[in-house]
Amino acid sequence: MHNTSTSVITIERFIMEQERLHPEATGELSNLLYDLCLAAKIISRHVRRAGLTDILGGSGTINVSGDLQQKLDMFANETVRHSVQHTGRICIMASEEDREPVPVPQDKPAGKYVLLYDPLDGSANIDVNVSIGTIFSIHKRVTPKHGTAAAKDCLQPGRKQVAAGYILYGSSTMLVYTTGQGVHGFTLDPTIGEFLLSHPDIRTPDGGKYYSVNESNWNKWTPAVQHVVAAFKNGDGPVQAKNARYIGSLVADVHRNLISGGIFLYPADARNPQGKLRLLYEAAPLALVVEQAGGAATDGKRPILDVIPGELHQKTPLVIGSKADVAFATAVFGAP
Ligand code: P6P
Repeated sequence: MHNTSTSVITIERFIMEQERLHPEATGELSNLLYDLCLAAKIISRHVRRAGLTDILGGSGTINVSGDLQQKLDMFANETVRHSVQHTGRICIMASEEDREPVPVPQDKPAGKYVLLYDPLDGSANIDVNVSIGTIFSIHKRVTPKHGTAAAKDCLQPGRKQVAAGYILYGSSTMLVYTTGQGVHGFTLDPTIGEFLLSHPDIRTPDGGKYYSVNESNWNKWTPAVQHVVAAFKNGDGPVQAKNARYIGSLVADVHRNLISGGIFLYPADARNPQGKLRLLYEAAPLALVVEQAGGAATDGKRPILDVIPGELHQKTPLVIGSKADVAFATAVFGAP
């Protein structure tokens, strides 16, 4: 999977070469992706040093999900915002950490793109040095060009995304993204401050060796969910028994299964009847990446990318990963 060619390709060069494939491209999307790369490098530098500076721990504030906001959450949120908000590439942005979307003010340059993001997912893991991630989703605006952008620009189905991806702050920092032309992974070389192409054209195995789910929720699940998880645990018919791997950090769990094959599930349960994870800036961008890599993602009934959002912080059940595993689970969930 690793880049075997001797040439070193930076993400900037890769994006430029991808842009050349589209003569109609204006470069705005490329520049927005560069802006996100810069934000990723800055966040990575702070994540790598979080134990050494006064940036760990709670900030004392609560986000819209009711989560205690960690200082690094807030830092990541502001870093992404400052990297893109007045560059003229976007017209509105929305974050897990902010109750409302933030349109670009009338006196600032506004572009044709919409950015939705989870600045630092898995933040409960920050203080214990477990992998965390940033997730981003990019749409084109749908409101008239010269007006102020609105929530309607954010509430689009995942199928409409023009780009999506994530940054994983793991044993190394990786940026994985798609613009609909396959999925490509870049590893940050901190000695030169560049993301280098390390995983060109990622393809996820059809059936995977891992299943990832929080089994402490067993008694809150429906019998169908219990049946599916038992099948992954013990094997059942076409499904081979799998190894359990659950980090509790969405980006890390989804990335491992993307590369090695497997399925991640966060189903609805008695405590989270709509599921726990967020549609617009968690499930939908990850679903685009995984589908582009040959996998699948559903809410247990239909493709995540086809779900029409009703509100910004809408939750959804999520079943994502290797195509055969997702098909098995979705068939059981959808069975009468
Ligand atoms: P649980 C982290 O808080 C997160 O939002 C995702 O990163 C992760 O997949 C999920 O919640 C873990 O939730 O209920 O298993 O702790």
